[in-house]
Amino acid sequence: MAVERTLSIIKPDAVAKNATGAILKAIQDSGLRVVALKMIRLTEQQARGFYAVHKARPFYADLVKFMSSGPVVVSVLEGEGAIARWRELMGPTDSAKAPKGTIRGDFGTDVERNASHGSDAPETARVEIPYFFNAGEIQAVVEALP
Ligand code: 3AN
Repeated sequence: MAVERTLSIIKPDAVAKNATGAILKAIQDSGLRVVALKMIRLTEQQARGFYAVHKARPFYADLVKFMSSGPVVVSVLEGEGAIARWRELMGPTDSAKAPKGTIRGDFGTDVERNASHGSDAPETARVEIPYFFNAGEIQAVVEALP
């Protein structure tokens, strides 16, 4: 399987719950590598742009408001099949239906406040990663110290 990169967002609800460390630990325990990481607060304009694909949906305005309501932790995850692996670890979109042991099941509340985001395909990751990170902010993985 190919080595992929995917964008992860720990959403404002999970950051507010002080769950950032627990979620990053789950990511690392799964074998995915964090190759870029920062905490930011999205402006409404940034949130609107990020979710532009959903702009015709009835939940768009609320989603933009929620995503810009507090800090988020954005990261780039790398590994074989990283896109599908991160989505599996997150669980289904609706936290109310997500099993315990998934990020959304353990740390989210409902379909909007669902703790985390992950790119859904390689084409999406190719757009979402540079939305937050320039090339110099993504680190090459060091497998072992010399
Ligand atoms: P996923 O993030 O699992 O790929 P999408 O792409 O269907 O899910 O939705 C993007 C984001 O929009 C979700 N993470 C969620 O926060 C929000 N969302 C999706 N459906 C709803 C809904 N019915 N009501 C409120 N927010 C929603």
